[in-house]
Amino acid sequence: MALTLTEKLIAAHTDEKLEKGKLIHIRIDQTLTQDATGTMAYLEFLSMNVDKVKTELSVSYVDHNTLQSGFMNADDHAFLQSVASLKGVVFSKPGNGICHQVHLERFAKPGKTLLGSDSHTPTSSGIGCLAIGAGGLDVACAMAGMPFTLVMPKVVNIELKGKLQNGVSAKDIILKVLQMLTVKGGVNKVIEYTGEGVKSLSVPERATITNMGAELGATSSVFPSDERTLEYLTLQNRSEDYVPLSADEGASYDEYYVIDLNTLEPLVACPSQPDQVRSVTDVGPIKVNQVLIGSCTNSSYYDFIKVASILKGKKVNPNVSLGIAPGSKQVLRMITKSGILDTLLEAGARLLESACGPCIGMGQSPCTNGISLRTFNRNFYGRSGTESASIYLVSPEVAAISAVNGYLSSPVREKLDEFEEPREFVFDDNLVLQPTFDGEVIMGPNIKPLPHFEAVPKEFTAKTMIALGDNISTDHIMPAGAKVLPYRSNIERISDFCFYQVDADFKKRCVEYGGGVIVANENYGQGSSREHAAIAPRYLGIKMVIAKSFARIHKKNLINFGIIPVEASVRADVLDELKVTINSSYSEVTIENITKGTTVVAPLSFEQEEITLLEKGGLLNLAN
Ligand code: MIC
Ligand code: SF4
Repeated sequence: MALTLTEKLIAAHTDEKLEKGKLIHIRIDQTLTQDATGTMAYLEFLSMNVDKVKTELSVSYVDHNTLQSGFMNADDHAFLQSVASLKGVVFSKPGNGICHQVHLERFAKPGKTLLGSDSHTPTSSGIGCLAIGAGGLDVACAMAGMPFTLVMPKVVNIELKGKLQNGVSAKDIILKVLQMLTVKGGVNKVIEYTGEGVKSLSVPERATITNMGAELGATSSVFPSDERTLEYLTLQNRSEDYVPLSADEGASYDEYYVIDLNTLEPLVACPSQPDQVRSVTDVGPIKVNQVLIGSCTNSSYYDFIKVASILKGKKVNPNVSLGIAPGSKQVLRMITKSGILDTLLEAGARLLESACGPCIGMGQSPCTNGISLRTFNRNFYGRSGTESASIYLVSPEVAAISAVNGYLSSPVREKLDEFEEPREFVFDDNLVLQPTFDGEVIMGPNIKPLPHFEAVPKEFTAKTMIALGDNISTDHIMPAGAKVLPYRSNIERISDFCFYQVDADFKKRCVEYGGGVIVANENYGQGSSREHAAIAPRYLGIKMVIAKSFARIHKKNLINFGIIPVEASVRADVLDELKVTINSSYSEVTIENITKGTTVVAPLSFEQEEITLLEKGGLLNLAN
């Protein structure tokens, strides 16, 4: 039978039958963690008492919490470095770059599976591997040698026809896909790109597209491994990692779309969802205060070639602050060597660290009511650190010309080939530490033990702690940013911030009533992989989340920590009293809203292993 590339990659990592919609278990070759999710992942891994990681390669990156105001971030880094060395994990020091950019450059291999405790792990799928984002506990289990459980995805084919026109970018392709499929259109699907247009895209451009597949809620997004892949691996001095890979001729897909690159125009995702996509000309010349170029979506050398071509000989508008954050030390060194950095500085850019930085609200928050254009992937409410700011997501080309003009502008008439594509890459890897398998774990005072959770009973009466609408992101549930991120290894402390930008009384209510139930609508928990968005609510006594639908990673995180995710449409207001009864086979739930006098009976579609997890109170109780 002719197979899609996705099916081939999955089939090569399991002995099970590929049955769409059913749980499947795949072997994981590589893992990655980053510091903001990594502290939990390694605490979880340590609790499993495994002598060393069982994967072919595991890498621990430090790229999120690099602000280091106070001792907490630095203590987390020291903890991560000590565990990595002891347990056989490669350690990428702060300053080496954003995990996804560095992994693509130095470690990702066509044909392999990669599981990462960050939702943008599929960036590496630009090279032809199957890279999936997951919660830290899933990654800890993979490091301990356990297979990863996922819903066997449907495969969506997007055929790229033609060639991108001047000023139109890989970012516009994924913004187009987001416009077509929306932020929930990819749940339990892998997006597979084919067609003649693929050949014209370099690996970093493909990675921009697979990176932002996370915003579709997709399990992953994959590109074939072809001559462009070989070209990139050769530049990275890794040609031996190349294997050609593509879908079989005649493979059949669950959904099929075509994008004509010849007619694609520059696009922009408007506040405050990545799928609020319109054309740049449609949105018009809105005045901007800030422009930021970087993040794991658009911070490659190829991106900076375009930006520098536009900025050469021009000046950043006096009313705009232009920040640039090269995605890795490699990119930084290359733009330094090629003179691109000087061009950018001469134009008036501010150089930021090679890290996540403003993408996760670590600095560079816009001014009150500020308009910020960013080459990033998320523009959720409050994420920038300024609640009144409006964040627009754009390509590097749109960002650059808008920084010059001071208003949102189209780059289609700009000259973009002032700087050449690279003939070789710079790499020294001197911020990459190999494990020594000795030493001891260093734990600063802010790193607290993991909380223990009991199973939620099948019958309980509890109050509604919060009632929410569609597309609630993990940034709403458990915000990040400079104030909160230092507590990622301290659940008690971080729980103070649970939902605090949405409803400042959430925690107070949970403490008063001993927790209860969260009620929401479609696509609950979209966005990041942070398991804190499950652990903190569980710590506050949340037993169940009732929503019309869930985002993939978050649903798994809820089950992993013993919160029951129920797909049902229930109307409830805050403090309504709910009586919940799950039947003995876990196939049906009855939810009685005692306050309103209504009852909903909904089917439950858990597989046996999920029921076992819920009955144990979570994966950690089962794994230990
Ligand atoms: C994000 O982009 O939201 C993050 C920060 O990278 C998260 C991980 C985290 O919250 O630590 C993600 O995408 O998974
Ligand atoms: Fe870092 Fe932003 Fe990428 Fe998340 S989306 S990994 S915060 S750069």
